[in-house]
Amino acid sequence: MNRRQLWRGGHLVTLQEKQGWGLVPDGVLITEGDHLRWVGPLADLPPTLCQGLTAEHDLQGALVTPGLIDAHTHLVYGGERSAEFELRLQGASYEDIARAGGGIRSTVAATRAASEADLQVAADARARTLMAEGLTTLEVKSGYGLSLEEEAKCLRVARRLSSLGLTVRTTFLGAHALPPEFDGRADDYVDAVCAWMPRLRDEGLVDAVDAFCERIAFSPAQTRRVFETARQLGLPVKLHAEQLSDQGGAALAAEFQALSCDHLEFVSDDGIQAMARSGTVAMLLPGAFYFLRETRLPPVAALRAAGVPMALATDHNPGSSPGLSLLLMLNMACTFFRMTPEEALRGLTVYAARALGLPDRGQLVAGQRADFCVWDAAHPRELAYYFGRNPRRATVIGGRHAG
Ligand code: DI6
Ligand code: FE
Repeated sequence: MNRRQLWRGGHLVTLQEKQGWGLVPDGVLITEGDHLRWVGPLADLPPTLCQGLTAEHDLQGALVTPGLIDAHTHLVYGGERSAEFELRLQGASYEDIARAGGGIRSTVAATRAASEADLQVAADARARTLMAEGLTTLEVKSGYGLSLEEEAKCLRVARRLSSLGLTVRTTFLGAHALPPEFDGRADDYVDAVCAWMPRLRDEGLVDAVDAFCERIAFSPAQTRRVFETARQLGLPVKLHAEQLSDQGGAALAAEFQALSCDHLEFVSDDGIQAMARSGTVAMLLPGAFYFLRETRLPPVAALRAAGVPMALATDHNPGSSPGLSLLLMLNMACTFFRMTPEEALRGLTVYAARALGLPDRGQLVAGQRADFCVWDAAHPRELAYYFGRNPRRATVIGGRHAG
């Protein structure tokens, strides 16, 4: 049976138009099963929709936004890297540490040494922390296993996070770093990554394919080979592009109609224009910018002027962004990147959904999924204004209370 529920008395933030909050002060949501059947002001509610209700909820004037979407995380890994944090505070750079065999490689060793069950416990706890601030959809990348078996292990752990009630999308990031057994043989490793891809896809573990295109990772030519294999398999791509240097990764990704290009501190004007033409989302990651103490800002004004949609995410990972707060990302996107509070919230909803290829969520409009958050706030800009304060009252995922 399709449960039809009425949620009244909400101050709705629909984000339904291209611009503006889309506020509906005395708003009603009608959910049917896991979808929104009707959204609008109480005064316009068609009486026929109130027939056959299975439940009614009074939101008591609370703010209601679309559920938050973290569309870029590396949530499944073993160990932690606080010692590396100390080294960086003493002056070592992220790239120095990576070149000396630390960095991602140390997390690969810890992840390989961890059992699937232990990785699950740690990943579940991280996902629950994100859910405490309104997470309803989560993307998780592999990239700390770097062998067929170990990547599959991490992707299975990620997929099982859906048992928490979330929608989970998994991204194969085999081309994250060169594992030690392939030292000096990066092209051979890229061959291996391409060979694993059909297996992982056939096991239902891959929704998209990502790569780290960087001086300390994979070249544009190697990235292109990964993307060509993904295209043959019908898998969408995304890219860690222009985080530490301009490699032309954004233009390459746009050529493959990438869902998103992520980081982008060093993206060129040509890269921005290519993204605009291909409809690729710019995924900005203030947590990594902050934690690596970067000084080069992503070119938000140029992205805005070119009409490139901007999304935000935590980039949660143990090396460059160990944060687990979506609300802090809203705040930092405004303070560091000069995004408006409205752009920032769109970045965690509408455009985060687009970066995952999920057109059925991110706004409060009829037909979309009934994923929404209820907040103790009078205006949505407050979500970006406070930091270290969590005003979430409730989350509804697919029409069901999720805490
Ligand atoms: N860019 C990042 O910021 C993370 N991965 C990537 O490709 C960092 C991953 C790590 O340091 O463990
Ligand atoms: Fe990342």
